[in-house]
Amino acid sequence: MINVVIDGKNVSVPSGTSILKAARYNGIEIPNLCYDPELTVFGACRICVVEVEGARNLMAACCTEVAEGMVVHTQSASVVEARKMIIELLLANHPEDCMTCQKFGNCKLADYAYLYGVRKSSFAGEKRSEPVDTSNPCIERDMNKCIRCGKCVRVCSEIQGRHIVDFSSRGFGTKIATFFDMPLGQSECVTCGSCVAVCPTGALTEAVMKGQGRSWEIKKVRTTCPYCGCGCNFDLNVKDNRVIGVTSNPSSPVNGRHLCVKGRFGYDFIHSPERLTAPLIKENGEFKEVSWDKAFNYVVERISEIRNRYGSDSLAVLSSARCTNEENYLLNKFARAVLGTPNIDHCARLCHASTVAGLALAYGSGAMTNSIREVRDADFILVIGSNTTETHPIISLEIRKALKKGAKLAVADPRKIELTGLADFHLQIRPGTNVALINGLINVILEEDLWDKEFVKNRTENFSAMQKAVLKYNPEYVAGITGVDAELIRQVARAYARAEKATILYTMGVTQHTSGTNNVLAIANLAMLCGQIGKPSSGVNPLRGQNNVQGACDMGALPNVFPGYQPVADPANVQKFGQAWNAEVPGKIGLTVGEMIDGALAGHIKSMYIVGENPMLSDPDIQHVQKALESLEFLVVQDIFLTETAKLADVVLPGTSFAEKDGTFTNTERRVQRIRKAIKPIGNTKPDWQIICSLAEKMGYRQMKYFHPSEIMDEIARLTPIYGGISYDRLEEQGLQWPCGDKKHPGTPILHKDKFTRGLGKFHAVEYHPPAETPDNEFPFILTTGRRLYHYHTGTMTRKAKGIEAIYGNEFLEINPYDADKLGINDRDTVRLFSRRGSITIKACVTDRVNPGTVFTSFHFTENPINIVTNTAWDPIAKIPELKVCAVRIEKIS
Ligand SMILES: Nc1nc2c(c(=O)[nH]1)N[C@H]1C(S)=C(S)[C@@H](COP(=O)(O)OP(=O)(O)OC[C@H]3O[C@@H](n4cnc5c(=O)[nH]c(N)nc54)[C@H](O)[C@@H]3O)O[C@H]1N2
Ligand SMILES: Nc1nc2c(c(=O)[nH]1)N[C@H]1C(S)=C(S)[C@@H](COP(=O)(O)OP(=O)(O)OC[C@H]3O[C@@H](n4cnc5c(=O)[nH]c(N)nc54)[C@H](O)[C@@H]3O)O[C@H]1N2
Ligand code: SF4
Ligand code: SF4
Ligand code: SF4
Ligand code: FES
Ligand SMILES: [Mo]
Repeated sequence: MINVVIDGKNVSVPSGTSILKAARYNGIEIPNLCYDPELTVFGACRICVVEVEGARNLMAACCTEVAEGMVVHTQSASVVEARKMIIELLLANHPEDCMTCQKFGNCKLADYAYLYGVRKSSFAGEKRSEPVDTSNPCIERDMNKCIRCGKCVRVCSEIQGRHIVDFSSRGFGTKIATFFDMPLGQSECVTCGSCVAVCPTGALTEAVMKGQGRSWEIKKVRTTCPYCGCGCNFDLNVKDNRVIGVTSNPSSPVNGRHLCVKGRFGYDFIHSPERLTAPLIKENGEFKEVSWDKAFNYVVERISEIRNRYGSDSLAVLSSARCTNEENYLLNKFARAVLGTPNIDHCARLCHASTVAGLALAYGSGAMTNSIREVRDADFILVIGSNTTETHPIISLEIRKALKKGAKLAVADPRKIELTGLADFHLQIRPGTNVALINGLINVILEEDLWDKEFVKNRTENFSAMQKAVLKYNPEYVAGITGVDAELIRQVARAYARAEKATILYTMGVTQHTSGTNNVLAIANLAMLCGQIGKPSSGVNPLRGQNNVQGACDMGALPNVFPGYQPVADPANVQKFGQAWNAEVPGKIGLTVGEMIDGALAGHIKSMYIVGENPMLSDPDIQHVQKALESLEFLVVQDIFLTETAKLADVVLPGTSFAEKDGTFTNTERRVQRIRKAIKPIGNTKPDWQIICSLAEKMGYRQMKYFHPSEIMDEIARLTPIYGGISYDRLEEQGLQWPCGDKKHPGTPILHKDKFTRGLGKFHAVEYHPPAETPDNEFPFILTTGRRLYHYHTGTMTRKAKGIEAIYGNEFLEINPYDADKLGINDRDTVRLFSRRGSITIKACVTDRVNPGTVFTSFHFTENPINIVTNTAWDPIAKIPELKVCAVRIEKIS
C-alpha cells in the first residue's frame, strides 16, 4: 500500500493506482473527459491535472501513479487556472449550440464550463464545419462537437472488438472517422451504441431521441431487456407517459453500459400504432372491439362449456417466455388449478427442451452451470451451435475479453459466423452431426489419456458404459460423418482437456435436433470427463434464448413439472400444490407444444389459450399448425399485437408490454431481475397477470387475488425451494441467482460445486443418429435456420422499430457460390425453396458463409415464413422439433 495526501486527507491505496482513482476511492472527484474506468488510459484531454508538491509541472491525474509520500492538491489555484484554460480551448472550436443540443444536461463539457465559470472562450478558435452524419438511422454523429477524447475509438475496439472508428488526419484536422471516412451507416458498425454511451459531449447521440425531450424532463426507469436471455438492464427514458428512448446504466450487473442494437434501439414497438388496445371478439370472421367484461365473460362461458362437454384434458395452455415469472406462475396455476388441465407448455419446447431434459439426467439441473462474467477468465472456450455475437451479443463481449487475455477459442458451426473469424479452431460440422463430433473429442481424450481420473472417480457414475460407446468414434471415423478434419478434432480435444478452465457455450445448433437430448448428454459427458465443471470459468453453459425462458421453465410452464422442477409424477408434489392452491390438480404429465398441435388436429384438444407466443410463424410446418388451430372449437390469444396466430383466434386479449408492468425476468445465468412499470398501460390493455387473475376469478376461483406482482413472488418463494429466498426488496440492484433457498442466501453463481444436484454426475452412452431428413435427389440441400442480430423471432417487436427496420429490412437465403452457380442463381435473385411440407419465396444471398450443400435463413420475416418448410420430426425424449435440419430443393424464379 502507498500512503499519499490528497487535499489534506491521508489516504492509502495499492501501488500502481492512479491519482484519479486514489482520489475517487476517497470521495474526491477529479474532472475528467478522456478517462474511462473500463478503457485503457489515454491521457489526452489534460482536464484532470492536479498539483503534486515538488513536481515542476501539473500532472494528469488519470495517468500518473501515486508514489509514497506524495502530496496532491486537486483544487489549487494553478490547477483551476489550467482547467479553465483547457475548457476555453475546447470551447474555442465548439459550436456552442447548447440550447438545442440533445446532450445538454448530460454533457460533461457543459458541466465543467459551468463548474469553472467559463462563459465564453477568449480564444478566437476556428469552428469546424463537418456535415452531421445521419446515415445510421439510430446514431447521429456531429463531429463539430467532438473533443477528440477518443473514448468512442477505445470502446469500439477494446470492448466491442470492432474498430469501426479511429483517429484520422493530423493537427487541427484530426478527427474521428470511420474507415475511409465513409458515413457510419455504410460501415460495418453493428449499432450497439456503446460509443454513444461513453461520449462525454453531444458529438454522438441517439438520433431517435432527438427533439423528444430535454434531459431534466426525462424520468429514467431501470428495467430488464425484453429480448434475449442475456438479461441486460437499462433505463427507459420516459416523458409524458411515453418511452422516448433507452440509455444504458453502468450499474447493470450483466452488461454495464453496453447493450446490443435491439436493447438500445428496439423499443419503438411500445408505442406502435399497431399495438392492440382493446379486447377483440371474432364475429362472422371479423374482429370487433369489446369491453373487458364482455371478453372475460365470453371466454369463461366458452371454456366452461368445452370443459363440461369434453373434460379438462381437452384444454391446453401455451405460456410465454416473454412474460414475467409472476405471469408464468399464474398461468401454471390457472391451467392446473383452475382449468384442471395438465397441458401447459411454452416455447422452451422449441428451444432448450433438450437441455432441460439432458442436463437433468446428467447433472440433476438443466440450467447454465456458471455465470456470464466468468467467461472472461476461461482459458479455453468451446462454442457449439451458438452464433453468440448475433444472438447473445453481451456474452460475446465476454468471449472477446477472454481472447484478449490469451484464451483459445474453438467454434463448432456449419457456417462461417463472426466468431469463427476470431477462433483458433473452426469445426465446420455438417448440420446434425454433433454427437459424432463430441464422441470423437471424448475418444481422443481417452485414447491420449488426458482425462481427469480423480474427478471421474469421485464425482461421477456410469463411466464405463460411456467409455465403451465412444470406442468406435475415432477421429477418422468422425471426420467421415461430420466433415471435420481428423487432426482438427485431435487438436481441439487436447486443448479442451489440457486447459485449466475450459467452458462450453452452446445453443440451438445443439438442441434443435431429433438428437437434441443426446447432443446435450454428449456435452455433459465431455465436461465431466475432463473435470471442467463445478469450478469458476468452466462448466456446461446452455445460453438460454428468450428474456425469460429460464424463468418460464422455473415457474413450471412445462407439462411435467410444477414450479422449481418439482415433478408432477411425484404424488407428494401433487398434494403440496393441491393444498397450496386449494384445488384438485392433475397428477399426470401433460402434452408438449407439438403434441397439443397434433392433438388439436386429432380432435382431442378442443380449446387453446395462447399467451405471448406466435406459433403461426415460429412452429415447424406452419400449414400443419394452421390446420390444427383452425380445427379448435375455441382459441384465445393474449398478445400485444395482432399476430399471425392472433388472427386465427376467436378472442384476442391485449396484454401490456414489459414497459407497462412490474415483475421479474430470470436471465440465462439464473439471475432473477426486476422489470419496472415505466408508463401507464397503452389504451385499454391490462398487464397479463391481471388478465389471468380476472379470468380465474370469473371462473369462480378464489385464490388468485393480488395487489401487486411482489405478492405473487412471495407465493412463488413459499412453494419453490430454488426461489425460496427471493423477494422484491432483495432484487433492487443486482438481482439474485437461484438456487437461493432462504432470505439470507446470497444466491448461487456456480452450480454443482462440491456435488452435482443429483448427487453423482451420470455419464450416458450416446450414439450418433443422422437427422430425420437427409438430402436426396429430390431435395438435395440441407436447410438450417436461425437468427440475425437485428431481429427477434417472429419480428412482432423488432420489425416495428424504425431504426432497426431501416438497417435490416429484408431477409435472404444464404447459399454457397458453388451451388448458386450450378443453379444459375445470382446474388439477390428470387428463389423458391421447397421441402416435403411446402414452399416459400426468398431472395438469395450468395456467400461462402455456408458450405456447398447447406443453405441458411431466419424465421424473422412474415414475408418469408421459413417454417412452412421446416420439419416437425422431434427428439424422442425432449420432443423438440428438428428446426436445424431439413431437406430442400431450390429453384430460381427471377
Ligand atoms: N438477434 C437475436 N438474438 C436472439 C434471438 C433472436 O431471435 N434474435 N432469439 C433468442 C433465442 S429464443 C434463442 S433460443 C437464441 C438462439 O441463439 P443461437 O442458437 O445462437 O441462434 P441460431 O441462429 O438459432 O443458431 C445458432 C447456430 O447454430 C448453427 N447450427 C446449425 N445446425 C448446427 C449443427 O448441427 N451443429 C452445430 N454445432 N451448429 C449448428 C447455425 O449455423 C447457427 O450459427 O437466441 C436468442 N437471441
Ligand atoms: N425455423 C426456426 N423456427 C424456430 C426457431 C429456429 O431456430 N428456427 N427457434 C425456436 C425458438 S428457440 C423459439 S424460443 C421460438 C420462439 O417462438 P415464439 O415465442 O412463438 O416467438 P416470438 O416472436 O418471441 O413470440 C412472442 C410473442 O409474444 C408477444 N409478446 C411480447 N411481450 C409480451 C407481453 O408482455 N405479453 C404478451 N401477452 N405478449 C407479449 C410478441 O408480440 C410475440 O407475438 O421460435 C422457434 N422457432
Ligand atoms: S455503435 Fe458500436 S460498433 Fe458502431 S461505432 Fe459505435 S461502438 Fe462501434
Ligand atoms: S465522438 Fe465523443 S467520444 Fe468520440 S472522441 Fe469525440 S467526444 Fe470523444
Ligand atoms: S444482448 Fe440481449 S438482453 Fe442485452 S440488449 Fe441485446 S437483446 Fe437485450
Ligand atoms: S481525463 Fe486525464 S487526461 Fe483526460
Ligand atoms: Mo429460443
